[in-house]
Amino acid sequence: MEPRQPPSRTDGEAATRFAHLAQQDGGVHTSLKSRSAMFSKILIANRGEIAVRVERACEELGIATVAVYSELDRDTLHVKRADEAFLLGPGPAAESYLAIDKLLEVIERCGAEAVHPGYGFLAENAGFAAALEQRGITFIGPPSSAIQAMGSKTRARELMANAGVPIVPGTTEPVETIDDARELIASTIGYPVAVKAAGGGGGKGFRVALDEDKLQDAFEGASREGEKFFSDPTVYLERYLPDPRHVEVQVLADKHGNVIHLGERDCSIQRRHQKLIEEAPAPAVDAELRARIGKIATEAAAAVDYAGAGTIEGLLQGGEYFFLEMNTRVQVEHPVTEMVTGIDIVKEGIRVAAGEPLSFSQEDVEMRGHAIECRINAEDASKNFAPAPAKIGHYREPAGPGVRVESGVGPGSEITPMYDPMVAKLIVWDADREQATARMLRALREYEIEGLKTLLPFHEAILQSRQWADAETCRDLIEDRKWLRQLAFHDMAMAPADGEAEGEVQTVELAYTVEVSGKRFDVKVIGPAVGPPSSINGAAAPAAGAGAARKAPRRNERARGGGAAGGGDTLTSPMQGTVLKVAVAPGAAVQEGALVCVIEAMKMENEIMAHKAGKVAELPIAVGASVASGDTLAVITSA
Ligand code: MV4
Repeated sequence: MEPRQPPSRTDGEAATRFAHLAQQDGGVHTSLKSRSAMFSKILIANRGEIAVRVERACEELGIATVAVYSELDRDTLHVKRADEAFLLGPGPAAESYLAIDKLLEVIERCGAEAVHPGYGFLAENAGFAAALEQRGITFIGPPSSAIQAMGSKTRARELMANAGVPIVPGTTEPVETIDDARELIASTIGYPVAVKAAGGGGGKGFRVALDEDKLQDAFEGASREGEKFFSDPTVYLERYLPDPRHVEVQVLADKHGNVIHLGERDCSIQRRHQKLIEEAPAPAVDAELRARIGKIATEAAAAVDYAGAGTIEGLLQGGEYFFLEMNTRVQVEHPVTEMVTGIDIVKEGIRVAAGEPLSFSQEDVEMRGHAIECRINAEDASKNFAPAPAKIGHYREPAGPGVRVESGVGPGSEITPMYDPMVAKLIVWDADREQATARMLRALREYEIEGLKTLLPFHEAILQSRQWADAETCRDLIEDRKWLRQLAFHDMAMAPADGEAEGEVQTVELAYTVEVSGKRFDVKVIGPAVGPPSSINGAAAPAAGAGAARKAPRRNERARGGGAAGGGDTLTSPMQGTVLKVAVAPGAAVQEGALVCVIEAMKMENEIMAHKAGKVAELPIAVGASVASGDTLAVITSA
């Protein structure tokens, strides 16, 4: 990628742009790239890979960093890397990363002039941004007024419609009752309809009603989730688009009225509204469409007096683009845009927060090649993407040409169920989509993470699929339980695998390195375990332990509890939570994949499906009951 050149400072527009500097300096001629306003110390109100990402940007800009951490994060990378670090409190985010009063105290103590919120936690909390503004501390992000305007999805839709930005057809006002909704749908919107929480975003509080029969469930579900997540049960309606692509535009704005865009990203590969793979440019967007949606995005940002890095999320269907919502922060997937534009979005965000004008103009932005990002979550795709927190053993990141890893973990890191399961992002760049795909596959295979079940095998499978090659949304694969089951981890020291009856001989997989006539081969032996299971992990076990195999046996990773459903007939809880709904009755016949119950954990509703077909022989759960990870939810016996 080419280095970015600062724009010419001789044109008339730039001269006007910098007029304020001359005034502030009383007419003294200073360098236009004045460093005087740049921060000397920034507090990063976040954890994990994004905290590390911001620390790196600060180091490059010569800015000192202050980390904050919870009791669970004492030994993490983001803490070790920072120049100073302060304990906030216990693990729960409400007592640490979300504790505004504690953060304000630390800010005062450490003397940081600015706060970078990263994403999640307080990044889109208008109250936090306003509290900093009041204290004369710079919030590295937009003004609190812009966060507030975009935070209410109905208000955002109204503002955008008034600014001439196309929105998904539907209401711009809250819909108070189901009867009101029924009427509006009959008169204007039609079915299928999307019911969304006004306080929502990112798919939280989003339900679809295919017909009138499903409206009540959708309406109440969206409202309930809105209340739980955002303390706001208000919902609105949108026409449900049957098969759109999720296309979002990265914008950057400075405090001098300049708003530019860095092109788009396609984030259509999602599961339960969690993005899994993102790419730039979007396969379905050409130069003409890019210019059109870029204009829509910059106009949307300008309409709320935006400053900093932001994203306009939208749906693309048949060449039509509709505004969905604005994310008023740096996003998880920002690196794919950095890779194709060569622009450091995080550094640019810090510079504009310090009052510097954007260091380039729209004409300077060029997209080159293709970038893909895979989110490496501690989840088991073969078990309905169950969270799989554990301690990482051996760990080695991929490297080489065009490969970038953004992670907050290393060997020995503990992944706690308390926070986001995303432990790293793997990003690659190459000249085009096909070559970037080959490079990603190479990097995925190079990634060694022991002791932790991650989405590495899932990504490897998706990127080899015909659907990915054809740039489809891959929704069919992500929802195909059979397809996902082939990604099962072959556990070595665990209970019998799914489908095996208790008492049956346990199958194990062992990796050996052999030399045949001087040529080295890695072989896998899959068969019945010999001797007690404990010996499998013992010192005598070939290759399973330290360093015996040339390549780490990635598919042999041992689970350390959590996440996995039990073997045989027993369906165990993959998480700690509260039973919200029991969908089967004792004695009932169930199909594999049928809903057994819903468990609420960290405010998310998790649907637990039958791991096999059979009869519900035991059902030791009830609505409202607490369950721990590993507790029996149901016993399903074969007919
Ligand atoms: C939609 C939609 C269809 N119609 N809204 C919202 C949050 C984001 N995670 C995806 N969202 C969607 N909103 C209307 N009116 C479909 C989705 C959607 C989606 C869109 C493009 C690509 C993949 C998707 C996966 C799930 C949901």
